Amino acid sequence: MNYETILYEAGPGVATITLNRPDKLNAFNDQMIREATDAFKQAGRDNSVRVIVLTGSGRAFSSGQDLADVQSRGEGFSIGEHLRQGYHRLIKQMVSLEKPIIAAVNGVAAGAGVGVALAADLRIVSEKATFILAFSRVGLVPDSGTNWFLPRIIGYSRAYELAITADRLTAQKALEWGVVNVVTTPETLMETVAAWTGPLATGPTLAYGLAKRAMHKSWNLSLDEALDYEAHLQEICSRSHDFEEGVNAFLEKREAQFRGE
Ligand code: LHQ
Repeated sequence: MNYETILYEAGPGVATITLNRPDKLNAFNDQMIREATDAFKQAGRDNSVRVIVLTGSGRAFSSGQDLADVQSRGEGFSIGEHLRQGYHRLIKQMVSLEKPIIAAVNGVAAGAGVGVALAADLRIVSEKATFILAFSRVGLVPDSGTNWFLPRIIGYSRAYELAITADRLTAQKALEWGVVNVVTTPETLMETVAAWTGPLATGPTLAYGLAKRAMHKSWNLSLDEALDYEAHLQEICSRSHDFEEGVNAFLEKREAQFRGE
């Protein structure tokens, strides 16, 4: 697929997806949702890609749904179908992709932009980043997975407060509340991200991917079921190249040379 609303760059071990509608603060139109979904799919299929970075061009990460686009659709437009056919595919693609995804949040994330940032596994953000559950400003409920991710990260009361006030959550507060992993200066954002992607791109990707699967699946499991599922995944990992290499490297007191498989 040729992309027009995003940039896709696959370097050694790392794919970077850049939301690229800066004049609209990277608001999502149908094409951008489709292209971002496709780019994650491509990064998942490419064995040379072992970590994915999602960021925005210009001063924003994403201002969420393109509201001008919604308005232009007229009365017959079904937001429910738009979500099902668009954002839901994107969010599920991100969560089911068994490689770490880092959201490098360079500026404001609003509405569905928050949902997409939360669907990433780690958030490394600029001091200028803010998160706004702008949905209620336009008379909507949070969507794009926000109701699922956010209370799990910060608890119900804080999440509900952000939903009904649509107040800006600053980068610093987001760090205190565990929404983001790292806050850095705007100038050093991508450098900081690179300091994370370097080791992740040479790490045991299979184990990283299955840890992601185990943690997501655990929300719906009893302790007995979760323990059982861990044992199943550990069987898979224990037959991998990287397990053998990891143990050998430890015993031989050298750096492991993981292949991600
Ligand atoms: C925009 C947008 C935008 C279009 C900035 N759309 N142009 C899902 C499914 C279906 C339907 C509905 O919703 C959803 C989920 C959602 O995402 S609902 C929430 C949608 N997002 C919002 O309500 C946020 C709207 N944007 C804002 O509140 C502000 O732009 C923020 C706070 C993000 C940034 O404010 P400023 O830094 O002051 O920038 P700005 O407002 O001046 O925006 C710059 C330009 O970007 C401006 O265009 P212009 O031609 O005047 O320069 C905006 O119109 C445009 N833009 N967000 N979502």
